[in-house]
This record gives sequence, C-alpha cells and structure tokens, in this order.
Amino acid sequence: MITLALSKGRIFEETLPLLAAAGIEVLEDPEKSRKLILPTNQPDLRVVLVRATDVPTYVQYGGADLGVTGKDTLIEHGAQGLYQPLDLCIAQCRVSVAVRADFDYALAVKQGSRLKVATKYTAIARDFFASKGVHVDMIKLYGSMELAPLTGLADAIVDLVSTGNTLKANHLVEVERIMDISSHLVVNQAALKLKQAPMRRLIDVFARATQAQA
Ligand code: PRT
Ligand code: MG
Repeated sequence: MITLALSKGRIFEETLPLLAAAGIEVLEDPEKSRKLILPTNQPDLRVVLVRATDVPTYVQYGGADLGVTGKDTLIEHGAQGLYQPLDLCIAQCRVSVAVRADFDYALAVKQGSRLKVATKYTAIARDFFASKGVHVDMIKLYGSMELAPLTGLADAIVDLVSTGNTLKANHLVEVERIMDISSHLVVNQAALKLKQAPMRRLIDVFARATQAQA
C-alpha cells in the first residue's frame, strides 16, 4: 500500500488532475465526506488528508510515503530527510511584503527604522530582511495577517499572495515580492527504497502529468 498525504482545499483540488491524467481517481470527495483516509481506484494507493503544514511531518516520519506541499511550508518547516523529486507547478503564489496604502515603506527602509513585521513565515521574513540589512521586530501570527497593519499591531506583513484580492479588500499594497511559490512532491526516502517499483511508478505519474501541463 502506498499512502499519499494531501491537504484539503487548493492542494487536493490541483493534485487531482495530475492523478487523473494517469487514470487514478480518488473515490471520495473530502468536501462531502468526513473521512481522513480516502481510497482510490488503485487498490494499492490511498490518500490521507492532513493540515497543509503537517504534510512534511507525515512524510518525514513515514505516516505517509509521499505528499504534496507548498515550498513555503517546506522552507518554514525544514525539509530534513525528505526527498524532493519534483516541482509540480501547482497552487502557485508568491510570498510578499505588504503594508497599509498610507505607510511609506520605502522611506522606513531608507531611514533604517525598525520595522514591525507580522507573519506566519518568520524564517522566510527573517532571512529576507536580514539580506536587506533591515532591522525587524518579528511578530508571529497563525492567521489573518492582513489585520495586523490595520490595527497597528505591525507596520508590515509577510504573507502569501495569489490574485491580490485579499490585500486589496483590506487596503493593503504589495511592496516587495520575496519569492515565488509552488507545490512540490515530497517523498519518504525509506519508503522509496522499500517499495521501489510502485513508488517509482507514482513519481513517474506526477512527472509526466507535470510535463504535460507545462
Ligand atoms: O488554511 P489552513 O490554515 O488550513 O492551512 P494553509 O493556509 O497552510 O493551507 P491552504 O490549503 O490554504 O494552503 C496550502 C498551500 O497553498 C500554501 O502553503 C501555499 O503553498 C499554496 N497557496 C497558493 C496559497 C495561496 N495560493 C493563497 N492565495 N495559500 C494561501 N493563500 C491565501 C493568501 O495568503 C490569502 O490570504 O489565500 C488568500 C487569498 O489570496 P488572494 O491573493 O488570491 O486574495
Ligand atoms: Mg489557508
């Protein structure tokens, strides 16, 4: 049995077509079912649903043989012991710095003032501002980053942006793009050795589907 870890929402939805290209179907809809282990039409493949940020942990410790996870999660979580054979080019977005429309970010950076930055992505933010030589007070948040500049909690946020609609709706502007993000296939190295043939077949399914979509 091969276990594939996915998270509900965009990663599940954007992984399905890659599997479907090889005739692999997940037999239950996670939006309708409360099941956490979903069978597929392949007797030796099942899907487990975990929180997006838990996918690397499941794969690292062998709770799943492989998984799909955002590069943002891999950078923040660390990718120790994970083999990363493929960029699947799905769930694309970027990590950006955003501020209130009336905040002069360029001036704050130029003056060398300490910037209060609220984010869930503290590792990415720390590296980025360090490379610019900007001093920051980092405020770790777990959600609704957009609220931080509006309430005076922070001067800036570091968050994922795709369409930019969420920023716009909250009168925030994107002032710097830190990095582009997409989702990657991550593989447990022991599983790759122990279940070599079926694992290679599945990695190949993803490789072909990704190439076909490019
Ligand atoms: O939501 P939950 O707290 O359960 O977990 P999660 O946020 O880690 O999971 P999920 O499913 O929301 O995101 C999983 C992965 O999808 C992330 O790790 C990214 O790699 C990728 N991804 C791609 C995104 C987005 N696009 C995205 N737009 N993740 C989050 N967003 C957020 C964004 O921050 C904004 O708040 O979606 C909102 C809408 O974005 P706009 O710019 O289109 O308005
Ligand atoms: Mg989310």
